[in-house]
Amino acid sequence: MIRAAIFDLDGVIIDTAHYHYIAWKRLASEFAINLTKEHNELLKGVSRIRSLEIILELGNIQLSEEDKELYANKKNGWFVEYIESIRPEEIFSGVPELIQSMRDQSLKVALASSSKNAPRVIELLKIERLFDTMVDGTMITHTKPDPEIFLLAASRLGFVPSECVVFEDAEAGVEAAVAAGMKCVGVGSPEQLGKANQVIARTGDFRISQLNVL
Ligand code: B16
Ligand code: MG
Repeated sequence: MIRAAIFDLDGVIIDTAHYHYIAWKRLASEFAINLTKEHNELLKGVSRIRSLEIILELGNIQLSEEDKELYANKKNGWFVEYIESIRPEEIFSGVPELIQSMRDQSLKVALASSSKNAPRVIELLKIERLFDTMVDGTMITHTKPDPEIFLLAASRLGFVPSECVVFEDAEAGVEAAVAAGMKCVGVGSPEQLGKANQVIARTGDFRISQLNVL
């Protein structure tokens, strides 16, 4: 019996991946690396430092841990600037309605985002009231595909993993949900998210009647 829903942020509620992409592309150009949208897929759901490492691997570039920290901070400065323009209209269509319908049926709802900037994004979208709890990148040691973030969200809601369903758009996130022992709805393409129990094209396509047949 599903009693709680856990939502990823980037790619499930809003396309912040676009803002991550333009900030990483700007940084990559400093290393003469042409970061493409295909490369950007590899960065979804993984931590800031891991994202930088993936980009550096593309250019066969080695940096000290100190320099990695410096460049990751530089990218984050741009990202933080870019997201200030986020407006509530950017939230994916049908998402507030889906979450509200879950709440109306007494399900508890959590946000679980690897992003350390998730609280600011949620504030800009003006949707704090939709979540019973929020877990972000500042609260965890291991990022997806490690299950830590989803297990923390479930324990904060007071449910065991088998009572939770995760909505995820990244392969690393689907793997994390499966490793946590939770049901998973993938948002995106079945080729990429094949390990999920069900894959839908857009979060707003999900119908609450599908919850207990996952
Ligand atoms: P930050 P999610 C993730 O958010 C993004 O998908 C990923 O691309 C990003 O590197 C990560 O957050 C960390 O973000 O640099 O803002 O802390 O999909 O877990 O909501
Ligand atoms: Mg995501």
